[in-house]
Amino acid sequence: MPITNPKRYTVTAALIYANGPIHIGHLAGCYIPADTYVRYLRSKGEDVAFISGTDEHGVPITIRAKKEGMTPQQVVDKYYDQINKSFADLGISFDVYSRTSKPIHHQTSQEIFKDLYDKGVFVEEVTEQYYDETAQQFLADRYIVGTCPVCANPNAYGDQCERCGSSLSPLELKEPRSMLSGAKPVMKSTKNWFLPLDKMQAEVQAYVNSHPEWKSNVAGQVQSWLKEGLKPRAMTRDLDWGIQVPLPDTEGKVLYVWFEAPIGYISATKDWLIQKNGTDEGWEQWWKQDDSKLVHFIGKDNIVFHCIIFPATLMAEGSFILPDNVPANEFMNLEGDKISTSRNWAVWLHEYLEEFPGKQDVLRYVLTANAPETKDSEFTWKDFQTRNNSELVGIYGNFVNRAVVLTHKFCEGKVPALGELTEQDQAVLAELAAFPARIGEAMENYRFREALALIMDLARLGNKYLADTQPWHVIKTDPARVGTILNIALQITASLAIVSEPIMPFTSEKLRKQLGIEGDQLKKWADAGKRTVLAEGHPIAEATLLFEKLEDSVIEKQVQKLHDDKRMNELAAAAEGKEVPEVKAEIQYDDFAKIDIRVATILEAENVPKSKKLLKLKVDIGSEQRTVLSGISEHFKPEEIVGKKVLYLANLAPRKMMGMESQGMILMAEDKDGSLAFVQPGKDVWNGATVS
Ligand code: B3M
Ligand code: ZN
Repeated sequence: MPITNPKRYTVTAALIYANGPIHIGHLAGCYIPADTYVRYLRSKGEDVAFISGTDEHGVPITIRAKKEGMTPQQVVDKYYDQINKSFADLGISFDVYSRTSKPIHHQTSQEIFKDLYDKGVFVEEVTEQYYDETAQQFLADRYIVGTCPVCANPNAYGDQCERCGSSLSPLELKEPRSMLSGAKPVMKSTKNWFLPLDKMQAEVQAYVNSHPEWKSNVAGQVQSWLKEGLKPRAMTRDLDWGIQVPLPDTEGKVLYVWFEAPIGYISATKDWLIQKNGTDEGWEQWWKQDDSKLVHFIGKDNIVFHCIIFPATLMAEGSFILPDNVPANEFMNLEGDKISTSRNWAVWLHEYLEEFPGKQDVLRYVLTANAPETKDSEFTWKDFQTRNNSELVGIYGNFVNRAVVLTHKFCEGKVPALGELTEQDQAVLAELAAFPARIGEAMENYRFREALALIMDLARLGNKYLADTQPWHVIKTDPARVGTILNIALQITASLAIVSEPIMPFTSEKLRKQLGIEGDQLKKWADAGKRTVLAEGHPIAEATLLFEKLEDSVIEKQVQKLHDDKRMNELAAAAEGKEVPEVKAEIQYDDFAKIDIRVATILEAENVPKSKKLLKLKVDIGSEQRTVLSGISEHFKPEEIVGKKVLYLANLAPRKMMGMESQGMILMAEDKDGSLAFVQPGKDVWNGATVS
């Protein structure tokens, strides 16, 4: 059962690997719901620690380092800074954003490891592990790839198949190969320390069963693991990047990243207190007191680690509270395809923030409205535009703007008096009063989509009320009545500012500014729904627009960019493995002497109608002008190449293409990435010069 009426909340968001930038999938899966939940709790006056940071160990870091030609340390430094900044700019309100490379974390995780070791929890075992003889390294986790035994994905990792989600051990992979050298690995024996999850099955099962309230996607995954039967899992690895195993004679061995990374939440809590108070005193209350509620926000690929392995570690240690809930989301897809860092199919947060300045809340809104809470969902730029234009501008922004503008027009910019109430007023005020509890209930139960839908319903209520009461007509006959209407409309806007703050903090702040309820006037959740948030006579600032329409061109540009980025990535990937072709079979000088290559100038170039590849060129070859059809239109625009000096194969037999005759051929060099370059003489040689 979930803990009721906790005294404080320890809320964590996954410690993402510092090996790449943040994309919308991360945001929708974990960080926006986590931030929303925490902001809601703070608005309710709860005591919260919002903990996160980067995971800086493990094979994903070292693989990235190899790829970028950097040291692992350089990689984590680079991405820590970038990730930390982009989260801050999106308004993710962590109390601390720590790093697992900090000494406090090395110390904390070594202590816990040593404690379990001393208690005799681990099973010490010499096993045969895959070893890459070329690289002289053991191949843990993601250093080894092969075919998934469950779904036959040929690129499954040694620890997990990303296609079917199965958790694997390297020995289960079929046709294993090393990520380092591509070589077939050999077996070599090594000693490691295992957490005997098999022996802990009953205890873990009882813990999981005590939380029937967990989301069904989370419970489903966890139960299927338990049904399969838990297996011992090594908590150490033979690697040179990570946290040294705190035992004698363990050179070259580090703690398993999934052992220490969740402990990073504990270390980050200490780091927070040290930064704030100069000492970590008091950290235990967040981790060891039964009246603290521990909630982990993560994406679905991290479920087993947070629901089974980390709780089992904490149980074995014995003095910690266990996660009360792990509200993992499913995945968000993008424009009909899976988001993929390696294929560069993603909307990157740092780029979004640069290209849409001041529009953080539009992204927060869209990713919440469409969050993959119960099943995978999809982000499209078209949907982004529609939600912005018809929901944020059309409903929320429109209502607020009308209420504020009319107050200036009819009531001198001050909150008018609430006069006698009609039945309709009473009904609207009653509805208003009920909203905060309904929204709060959804937030508390991690149903943020529903919370947002209710917030928009509140804005709709405001719009409908103004449309029904028509203050712009009534003003001619009954100004006092208009005062009452606008008072009620303004109370709705004030409540909107409060209840939308967890999801749209920037908009809420702008709106509070207009309504004069920022600073020491700041209203919190308990004020929402009341008819007295804004006192009679309270001055309202001039209306400013909360949202603006997005034109088609803006959206089209983003879609184009997505495809361009992917294409660039493909070219780079194709270039990566490409080798210089072998030299062709030998010929005699006479064979070469038959070939007549000349210097020529391109005089004219035009596209060939209905052809994707061909350009029609007119070239000056000194003695005459020739027409050539050249298959280069995907590489060059006609106007780019007019006037170029080129090499021209003059005695090639003419060929008919697309009903036209092509004479000779322009010589081109193909670059590694498939792009083409003209071959040109080193000086401005006259047309017709022979090449030999
Ligand atoms: N670093 C996986 C990830 O970045 C892992 C999460 C750790 S949470 C303690 O997706
Ligand atoms: Zn699989």
